[in-house]
Amino acid sequence: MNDTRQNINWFPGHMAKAGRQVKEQAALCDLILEIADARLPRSSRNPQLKSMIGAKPTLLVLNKADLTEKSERERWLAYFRGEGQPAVFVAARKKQGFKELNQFLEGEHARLSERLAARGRRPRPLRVMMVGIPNTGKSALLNAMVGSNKVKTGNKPGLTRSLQWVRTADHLELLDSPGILWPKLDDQRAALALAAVGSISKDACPEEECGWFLLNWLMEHRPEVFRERYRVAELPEYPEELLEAVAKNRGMVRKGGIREEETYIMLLKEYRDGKLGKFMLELPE
Ligand SMILES: Nc1nc2c(ncn2[C@@H]2O[C@H](COP(=O)(O)OP(=O)(O)OP(=O)(O)O)[C@@H](O)[C@H]2O)c(=O)[nH]1
Ligand SMILES: [Mg+2]
Repeated sequence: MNDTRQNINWFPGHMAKAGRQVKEQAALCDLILEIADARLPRSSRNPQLKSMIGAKPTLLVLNKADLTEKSERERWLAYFRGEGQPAVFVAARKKQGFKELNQFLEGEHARLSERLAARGRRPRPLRVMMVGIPNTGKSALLNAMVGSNKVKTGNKPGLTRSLQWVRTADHLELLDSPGILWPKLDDQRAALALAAVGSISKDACPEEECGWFLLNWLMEHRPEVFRERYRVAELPEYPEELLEAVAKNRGMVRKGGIREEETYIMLLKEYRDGKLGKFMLELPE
């Protein structure tokens, strides 16, 4: 991924604008829900978030937990406890992990009510902003928390384009916001992993690049996937041969070779849909 592409596509104008709006709105909120991808608990967090939201209380919400394994989630929870960072794993689609999430919100609302009462003021709803990088499920989580489809969601990074307040029945006001990356993605490995989970668009990182990353990652960490899903009897020595075997299993061949791009697109889609199994792409150090 070269510099030109980074400048053109990682960080389009609307993200810079959204960043400024998030900063403005953060001042009016009581709590920030930082929505990250459960498969990338480190790399899917925006390092610039702190400078946008200041010292607001933040709950790290690792969404899409349905694509991960319990033992790996527990390792990360222990890690975040050690860091003093409140964190929960949820699956917005299945409403998993909502008990812990709601407990946290209720606690924050009770604290707010006490603060207001101490100043002789009437209680009001807790104002909560959902922030995070693209495609982590901010809008889906908002809808699941509200219990109806108030905001648009979709399998494409950069879907939400403006900030939108939604009020729930139980003392909450939720603010959806557009996914925001940061201008310089220096860590090449993290950038490719973000593209693999679908947080960076294919214009910024083509499928051949993040598909190649995913193929190599799987070969090293989850080689059994190729036997189980693509009937590759014996793992070849080189990833090029492995790609060929996968393509052949799916009939993605043409005269004189394989249909490479199509094979990568298929591999990425099956991975993103959880068909290759439940696993994270990174663990705590
Ligand atoms: N497997 C799984 N997929 C989910 C979950 N929550 C959301 N998704 C999917 O993730 C994709 C992105 O969801 P959105 O809610 O649009 O994500 P977003 O963070 O609002 O994205 P932007 O608005 O582009 O920043 C959609 O295809 C959702 O169906 C979940 O808990 N598990
Ligand atoms: Mg959205």
